[in-house]
Amino acid sequence: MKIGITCYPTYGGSGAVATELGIGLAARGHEVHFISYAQPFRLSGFHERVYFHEVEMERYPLLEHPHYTLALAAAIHDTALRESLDLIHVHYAIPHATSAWVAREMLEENGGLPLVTTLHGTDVTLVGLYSSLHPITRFSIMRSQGVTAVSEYLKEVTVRDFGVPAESIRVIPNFVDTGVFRRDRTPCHREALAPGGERIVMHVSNFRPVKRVADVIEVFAGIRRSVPARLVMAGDGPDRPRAAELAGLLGVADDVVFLGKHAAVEELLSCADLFLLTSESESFGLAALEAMACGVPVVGYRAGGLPEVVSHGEVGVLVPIGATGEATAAATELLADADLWERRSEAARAVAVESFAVERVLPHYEAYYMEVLSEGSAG
Ligand code: GMT
Repeated sequence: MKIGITCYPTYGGSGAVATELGIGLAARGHEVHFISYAQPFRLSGFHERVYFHEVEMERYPLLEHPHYTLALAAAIHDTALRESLDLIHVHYAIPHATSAWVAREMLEENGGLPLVTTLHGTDVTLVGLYSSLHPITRFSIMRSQGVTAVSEYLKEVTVRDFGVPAESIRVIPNFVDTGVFRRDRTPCHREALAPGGERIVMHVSNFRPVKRVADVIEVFAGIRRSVPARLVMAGDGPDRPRAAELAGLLGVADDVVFLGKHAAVEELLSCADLFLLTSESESFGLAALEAMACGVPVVGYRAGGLPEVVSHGEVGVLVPIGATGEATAAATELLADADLWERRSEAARAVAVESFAVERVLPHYEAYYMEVLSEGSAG
């Protein structure tokens, strides 16, 4: 198949999943064309059958407001014609599904272009709910020939809040390359991150309010009272200054490292001892899955689709949203008890390999594309 993929190229789960999907599909013999305003952050190195098309934004004084949605529609249209795409797969509904719908309308006389939209999270749980965006989000989802959601939770929310029929949404979970995300990677940066032999607690996110990074700091400060540990914060976003300030107020600033954005988180996760994810909403929790693949137990909040990934009591502990005391107690117990940690670490890796390995999940996308294409040709 010749597949177009549109995603946000910036640091974030939806762009990471879209990029890994494209790379995986190309490795299985498909031709993949990424269409976005910048090269996706995880698309480095050369991959056979993978191409990148940058969306061109024309400048003109009258076009005062950015018109990315239109420019993207034009780029999808042009790429589909030039490369004879069989299908366009967009990640994150807004505005990608809308642009792809416009492109498809433009391609009507050339046979159209089947559109698959993958819902990732805040496109449905936050941004798509804004009253100004709700109708167009719903319209764009409904006009997609195929719709996937990354968890059962996200599917339920989409049915409930957008009135999309349940039978038109397929749940295909996120996945991880367990050959890349693994514990026995070299080099491991343990000595640099924890020179005194401390346990390494880690958090990776875009530091948006939904991630409640202040809670990560609070839980870490609690852990540090009884376990020598360092906290590695990877990523960046609006709440980073607040988190740094809180680390100072709680007296743990010297043991908290803010690394900023990091394109190769597998290098960090492979030497972590505990992953903290205290989001108040999480449709899936790709960062937690990547940690699990590296044998890192997870402590977090029982939010959204996270329980579908982090099975409570098996690979870690999930507590109610905001229960920092419970999270601290669970994290401390895990770090202090070597046998318990070993069991959780092994289970985390096993769940990632058995349920979410890229080679298990990718065929579901391929099969779904075939279904969408065959329904299109029958209709
Ligand atoms: O960060 C992103 O790229 C998108 C982001 C969001 O804001 O929706 O993440 C979502 O997509 C990821 C990949 O499918 C999921 O693992 C995250 O759980 C989800 N984030 C939220 O639901 C808050």
